[in-house]
Amino acid sequence: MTRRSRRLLAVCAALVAAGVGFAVSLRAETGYDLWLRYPRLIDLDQRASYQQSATAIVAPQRSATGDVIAAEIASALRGLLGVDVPRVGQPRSDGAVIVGTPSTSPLVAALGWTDALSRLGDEGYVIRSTTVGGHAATVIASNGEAGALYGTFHWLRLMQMHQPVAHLDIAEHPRLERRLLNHWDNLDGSIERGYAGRSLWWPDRIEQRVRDYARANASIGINGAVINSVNANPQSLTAPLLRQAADIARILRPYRIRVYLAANFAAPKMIGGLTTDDPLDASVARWWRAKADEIYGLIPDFGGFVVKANSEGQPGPQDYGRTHADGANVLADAVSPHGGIVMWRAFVYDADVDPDRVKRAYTEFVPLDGKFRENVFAQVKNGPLDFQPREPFHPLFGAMPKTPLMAELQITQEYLGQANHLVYLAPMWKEFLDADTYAQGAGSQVAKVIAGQRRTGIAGVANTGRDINWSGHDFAQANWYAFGRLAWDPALSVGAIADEWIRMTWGHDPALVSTIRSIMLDSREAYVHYTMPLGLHHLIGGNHYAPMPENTDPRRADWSATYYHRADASGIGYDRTRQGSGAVDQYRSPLRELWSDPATTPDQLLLWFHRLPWDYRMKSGRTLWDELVLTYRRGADEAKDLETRWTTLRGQVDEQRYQAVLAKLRRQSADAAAWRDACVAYFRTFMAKQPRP
Ligand code: GCV
Repeated sequence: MTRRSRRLLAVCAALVAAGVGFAVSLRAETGYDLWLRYPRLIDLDQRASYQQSATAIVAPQRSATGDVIAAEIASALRGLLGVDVPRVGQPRSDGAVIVGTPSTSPLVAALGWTDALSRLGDEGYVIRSTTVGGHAATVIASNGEAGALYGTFHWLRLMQMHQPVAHLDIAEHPRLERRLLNHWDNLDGSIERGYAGRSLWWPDRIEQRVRDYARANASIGINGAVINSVNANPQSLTAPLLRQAADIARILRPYRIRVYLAANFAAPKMIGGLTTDDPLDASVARWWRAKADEIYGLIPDFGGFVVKANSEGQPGPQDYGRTHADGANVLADAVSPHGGIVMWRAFVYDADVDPDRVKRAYTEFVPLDGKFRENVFAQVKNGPLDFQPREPFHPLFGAMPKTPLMAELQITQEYLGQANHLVYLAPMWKEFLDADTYAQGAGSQVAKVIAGQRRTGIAGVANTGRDINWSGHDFAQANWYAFGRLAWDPALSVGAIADEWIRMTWGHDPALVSTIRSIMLDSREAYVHYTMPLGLHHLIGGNHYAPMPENTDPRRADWSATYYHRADASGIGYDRTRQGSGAVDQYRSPLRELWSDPATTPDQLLLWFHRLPWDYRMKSGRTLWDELVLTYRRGADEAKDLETRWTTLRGQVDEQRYQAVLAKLRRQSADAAAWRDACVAYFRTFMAKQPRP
């Protein structure tokens, strides 16, 4: 062996001994650690500099959240730096990280930051490099324990992102108060529209898993979880199940996550032995009040109820000739003395209300504005149909000024390839949040509307389950991450969120980051191209996955693909102009005018709002048919290209996750080709019969 190769070997051995190097960074990973992997830093200078800023942890004693904070910092530093940093009561040298609130930490109280901290609220925080007792220190301070926890994760994220931490002066606060995950988990452990294994907590739970779920949520600022499906089993409000809910709440509490429950409106009759569920009946009101008291006795920080009523077969106040407001208010009065809220879903589409499904919720809910109790949110999906890959924003946003609206997004990819397709959803959510409602004139974006209400919140239908990687697809984790980050601050850019997630989840090499970023940022539009070109929507059957444009559901017209695309020899698309269903009139000017005219409707929503002949001349100069075919082809090509781009990363990410993602991308490109072929062949049968001049 030459001297040179001996030296090289010695260097490699030293690196491996220090826990550094390719062998370590590319160890097989299951995805369980999400974006909280804390891999050892390779750059020794950087490690040394972080070590100087993290010599000791001073976190609140006698506080469950303080313990969580101290444990997270210790495990992150063990991972990133390879050192065991002690938890101490007082900083005795430079470099302590001091975390707390004026009431949990005398050190924080002594800093005199109380006014600044109260302005940021209990969930806001400052992170400042300063001097405490004559020693250089980093202080993470908040008015509340939640803020201290969120500040801790922010500080750790800086190191995970390889940012400097020696001279910090950061102030942050969330823009929306309630940032919830809605779990559509059934009590038997199955999950409605869940693609990542069974429920994390029904019928039983692995405590460590639930704790790791809570850690992940806390790291992105999620502060509530509805733990059962909105298609609610009334049993979830019985004593044994409430005790289970209380046990879940016990695990989540240190992470500042409140438990909420979905309530079945017929519970008074179904489990309470009453003869009615009429919300205006005094015995029903009494039952809900007693039930709320019982719940708060078990879960003092219980958040409240979400209710799906008179929707898709669920019971509701209309069964008694009462309104949605009557229904919401009886529950609202029950939780109000305890500070609870009710999220009353506006996902209603009773066929008697209007022939066009997308008009029904607006038609029913707008007249109820001002009739709900103060502690009621109307929970409204981002679009007026049902979580399609692209929809115009729901016209209820900006149309109910007296009622707080909680935006509902879907993280689980029910209509977006489930856990098989890589689709980064942040661009879709951002499109929604940035959409101008014109409610108060130009500049009334959805994000501004929801953040400007007297109560604010956003909910995401969770994509978590017991699969080892939590979300089924390694990239579906990014959607969980992005939901939390956008809920915290809807102004964050989708690229910046992607960069954070990629660097914490996959690695820092610039080529790796830019390849994965490009895959993520292109993925949603690719998916739209191969499943809903030019605004066509709902071309599926019951599994909401595979193409089924011919689907005519005998149970309901509006569960059919044919109801939406309306293709025949004369053309394709749903006419929602004033000559058609008039759905455009649920939007304000200038949107209603712009979307009434195909020439001023964006191509992306063309067939959502218009029914047009096959030879309609598009802005591109092509006929509608040619544009449609081209878009399907483009989508399928783009899906293939996502796979090709991923293959350039072989050897740059761990083989286990590389292969898992590759297998999914292969399936995705095959599925995309199937979408293209099935839809083009189906629509061609009509186009070929179009009347020729
Ligand atoms: C929970 C869609 C889904 C249903 C879901 C419903 C809802 O229709 O397919 O599974 O039910 O939305 O949001 O209530």
